[in-house]
Amino acid sequence: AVQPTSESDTGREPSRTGLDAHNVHRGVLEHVRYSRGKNPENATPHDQFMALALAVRDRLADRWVRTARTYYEQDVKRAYYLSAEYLLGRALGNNLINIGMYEAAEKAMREVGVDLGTLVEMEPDAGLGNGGLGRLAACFLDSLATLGYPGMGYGIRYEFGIFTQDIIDGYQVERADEWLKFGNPWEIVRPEKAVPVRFYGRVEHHQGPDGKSQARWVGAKTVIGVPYDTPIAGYGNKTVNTLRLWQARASEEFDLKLFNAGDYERSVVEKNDSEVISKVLYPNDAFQAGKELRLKQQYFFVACSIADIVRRYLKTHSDFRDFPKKVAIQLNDTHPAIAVAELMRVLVDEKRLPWDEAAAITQATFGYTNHTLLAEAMEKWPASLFERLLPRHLEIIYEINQRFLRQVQIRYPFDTERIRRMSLVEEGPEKKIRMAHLAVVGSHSINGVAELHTNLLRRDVLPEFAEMYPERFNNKTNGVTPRRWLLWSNPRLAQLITRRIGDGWVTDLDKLRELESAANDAAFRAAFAQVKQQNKQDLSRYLQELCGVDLNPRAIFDVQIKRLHEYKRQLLDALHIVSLWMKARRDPSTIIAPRVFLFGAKAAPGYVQAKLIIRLINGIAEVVNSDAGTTGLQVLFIPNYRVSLAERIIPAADVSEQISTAGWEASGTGNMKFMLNGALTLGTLDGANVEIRQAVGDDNFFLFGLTADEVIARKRAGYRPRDEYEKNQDLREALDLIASGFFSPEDKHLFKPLIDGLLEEDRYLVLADFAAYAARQQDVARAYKDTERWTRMAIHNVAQAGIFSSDRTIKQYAEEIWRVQRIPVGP
Ligand code: B1H
Repeated sequence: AVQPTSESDTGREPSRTGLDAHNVHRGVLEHVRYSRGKNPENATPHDQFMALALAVRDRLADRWVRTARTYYEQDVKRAYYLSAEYLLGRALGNNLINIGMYEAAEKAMREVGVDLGTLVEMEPDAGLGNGGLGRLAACFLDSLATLGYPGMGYGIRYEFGIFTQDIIDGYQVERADEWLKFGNPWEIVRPEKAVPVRFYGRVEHHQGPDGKSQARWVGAKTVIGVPYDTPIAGYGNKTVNTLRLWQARASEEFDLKLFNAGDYERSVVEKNDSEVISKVLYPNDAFQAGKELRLKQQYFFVACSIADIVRRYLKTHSDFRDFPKKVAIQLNDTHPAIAVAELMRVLVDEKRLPWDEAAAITQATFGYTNHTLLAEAMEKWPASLFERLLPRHLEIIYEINQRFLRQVQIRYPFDTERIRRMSLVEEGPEKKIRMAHLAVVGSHSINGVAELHTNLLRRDVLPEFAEMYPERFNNKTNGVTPRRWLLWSNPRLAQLITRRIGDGWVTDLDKLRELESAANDAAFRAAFAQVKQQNKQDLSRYLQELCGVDLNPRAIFDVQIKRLHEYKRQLLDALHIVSLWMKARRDPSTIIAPRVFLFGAKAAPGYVQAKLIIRLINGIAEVVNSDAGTTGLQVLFIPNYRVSLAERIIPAADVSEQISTAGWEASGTGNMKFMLNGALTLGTLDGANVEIRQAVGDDNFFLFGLTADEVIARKRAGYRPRDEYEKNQDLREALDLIASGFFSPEDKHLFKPLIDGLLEEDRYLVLADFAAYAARQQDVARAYKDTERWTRMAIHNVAQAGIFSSDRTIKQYAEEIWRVQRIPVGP
């Protein structure tokens, strides 16, 4: 056996990987030479980036090993987060900050004449997610490590993440995201931990040696899952947790069989078939595409992860009845819900546990987080597809369903309608498996992601489950990590805050409350306003280079950045801009304050209406910007919105647009990032906006629009959008101008589908909320004119942002769902 010789075994941080500038400098030079194979004078900026990243990874390595060993030796209960998405963004800056070597790295690079900021910019975003759901997973990893929880993320190593967005003639054009093209310095591949995963085949039932019936899944095709590990460093401690992402590889075994049969071509083609599984992230946010490959992705990473978790458990245990004492698994939406059937399969078929025991273990192990109420996002898979792809899992799901429905029947005799509604199987022309029902029945905890969302989940989406299992339902309001979303992205504000109240807020965000008194200090207010002004200037300079526009940094920066979806109502924002502009053209004095409207959004490539909205915003921008000189209005659609762009935009925002139709946005997390950076929210009573308003009070929040209940009532009463059009002249003018082809001279009817959609159905009540929105926008402009008051409001928002730290969220998951303990990693 290899003897442990690393210095970490002595309990000291090894001197080779010291965190001082001198040591980092040497580490970088070594990597330039020995990892990049170059003389320093020939190193490109990319070589320098890779060398620095590798030097940072070296400095994580000992802590990483020690963290794993600590968890193993203390045999702690671990929390496993199963997620199809991780929207990590860049890692270099975040890692430098979290392990406390940012200044050393800056100095080390300066000594070789390199600007650290330039290197940071070389790193491609890890965009393995669509939006909020994936970014939440990334914030959770940061909080788990920072709080010292034994937590691990499992997911898919997509070769292509969320697409790159170009804007060409105002239209979104997608390009493949080649984030791995130049190599990924953070990950370590572990082929020795590869896992075989089966698909297709059929099930045979035999009499087992124990006399009991035994299911055998035969004739399956095998794909190999290869794990790639990424270190997740905690802030200000020695914890380094793991994100384990699975890549699909063709199985040798399978290839050879064909190859020996002389069918080389087919063996290569089928190799391709299995390796496409981890090829690309499905780019739909809150929409189920229902593609076979997607179900394959889901089962692929779930099967690998469950096998890995069971393998780790069996290193130190043999009795599965203790499994839930050592393992908690959280399902990030229903994308990994097949894990319920997979753990049952492993326990019953492979480990030969009695069904009831396996079921009890499974339920005690899983928790399920729901992230959306949108009907079109609810995952339902055709039973026929399941039968072909995962025949044994379909049998298991039917068995779970039968036993579950029996319980329903006992509790509600003769209520056949209820049984039909609660069944895991939706009957109809095509039988479908309801993944949310599977997740609910297989979990001991079901949570929503904001108070309102959880209540609507209980009341409208899963009422009968909430009635039957009230104790399983709970709320965990989302949060964001203050390390990335303040300390890293907004260094000026972070410094100002630290000078005032110390740096304890970084790991205890409630401390921001101490800023409350600073709002009364004129000098602090001036400094705070100056930080915002400088951030706006920075962003303006950046956008000048990126887009060639000259924004007025003295204007109100009014920002809507999020996925493009009709329910998020970018159209409401756009209609209001048109209306403002028309009035300003007639009479410039109607403009209370100059304003820059910034948008950033990717539309799912197949979402036609959403793409047309992007085209409309660009059409409006072209017109409005042409006479910005007289109106003071500017509009910019920033291309390729992503995590690293959000880090630049949010610190510069004055107004945070959170204007979804009430009842539709489960939580939102961008809303929290803006608040934390001193922007004021203009929003509806939707998702976590409700809690933001509660935290800051009505005077510090620009509220408008129908409530979730009013939205339902309005529709029930027979909503007629055309009536809104008839009775509101501003609205009519704006719609008419768009309909006239004014913003699309090359095709006068281009936006007809948008106009018709609004006038004929207006599913998201854009017209119903228009007047209230426009009025509130006037209030925003007037409030902004009173700089002192505005700054007070902004400081107050920052001061109350503490509860929206993902540290708070993670503590609640750990204490109330997972029952895991914090384990310090020393020394
Ligand atoms: C959210 C999704 C989502 N909810 C399906 N649902 C996907 C659904 O690829 N798919 O199939 C991808 C994503 N994403 C978001 O989750 C909510 O809309 C936000 O309101 C919420 O803040 C976020 C995190 O909880």
